[in-house]
Amino acid sequence: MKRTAFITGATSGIGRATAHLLGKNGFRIIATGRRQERLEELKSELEKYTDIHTLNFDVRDQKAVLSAIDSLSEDWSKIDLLINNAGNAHGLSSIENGSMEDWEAMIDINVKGLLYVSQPIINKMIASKAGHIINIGSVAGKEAYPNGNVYCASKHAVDALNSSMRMDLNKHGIKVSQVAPGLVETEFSLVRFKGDEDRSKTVYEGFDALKAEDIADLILFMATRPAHVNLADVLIFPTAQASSTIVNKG
Ligand code: NDP
Ligand code: 8X3
Repeated sequence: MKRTAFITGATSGIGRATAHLLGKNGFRIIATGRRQERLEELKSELEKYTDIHTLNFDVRDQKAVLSAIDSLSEDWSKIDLLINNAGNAHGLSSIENGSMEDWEAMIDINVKGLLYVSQPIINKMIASKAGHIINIGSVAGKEAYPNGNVYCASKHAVDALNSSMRMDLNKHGIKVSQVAPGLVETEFSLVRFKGDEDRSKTVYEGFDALKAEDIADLILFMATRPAHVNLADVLIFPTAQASSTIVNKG
């Protein structure tokens, strides 16, 4: 029987690539995001491979999150794999100049949103005595970098939650894992720089950045290990990257 994967932020980048790869490799997909047209596009692309259900909500809206999860029919309500992927950076400014609005967005989406989605799904997993949660952290959750302040803090929070969730859910037989990527070319920088395409392209110039599909590959590998194996925390870089701040651009 196919396992069901619930993927947040499936309308773009890592989440979208993961929905495709898991959907083509034996998973049923619950895909979530805010952009309805992207959800519909994903559904029509994937439904020839697997069953796919879409949910449109903003992870910041706790009521909307709960009501979307509550709306799942019996057929979709057992969730085997949760991929906490929705998130972004907003801005890149020295702390004295940062925008409160950006700071709130990052904390509300990357930290509070992850918690809002996780708790109701964790309770379903506890009831079925199995499950796997893969949190998408970042190298920014391992080492801060200049001007990264609040984004780095939000990903450090994901790193801490990943460890703590694993401890709390150990007694229930639920696996908790983190993928912590370095630079992946997605819409991430476009969002960080508020639609400035030229600026966002420069982030990935001069080296081969990771692709969303590389992260999806890793997620599929992690999600298909035998029941007794948990890849608890995997840092993944493009070869040209050695740390948050060291990238060999030739
Ligand atoms: P993208 O911008 O391509 O994708 C972000 C996804 O998150 C979109 O599907 C978006 O959907 C969703 N999302 C954003 N805000 C909200 C919200 N308020 N409510 C619901 N969904 C939301 O970026 P990536 O694929 O790169 O990012 C995915 C994850 O990977 C993030 O957690 C990011 O921090 C992390 N990461 C990215 C790296 C990179 O270099 N790209 C490196 C390390 C980690 P929609 O807009 O439709 O709501
Ligand atoms: C995304 C990677 O280095 O742009 O988390 O913060 S980085």
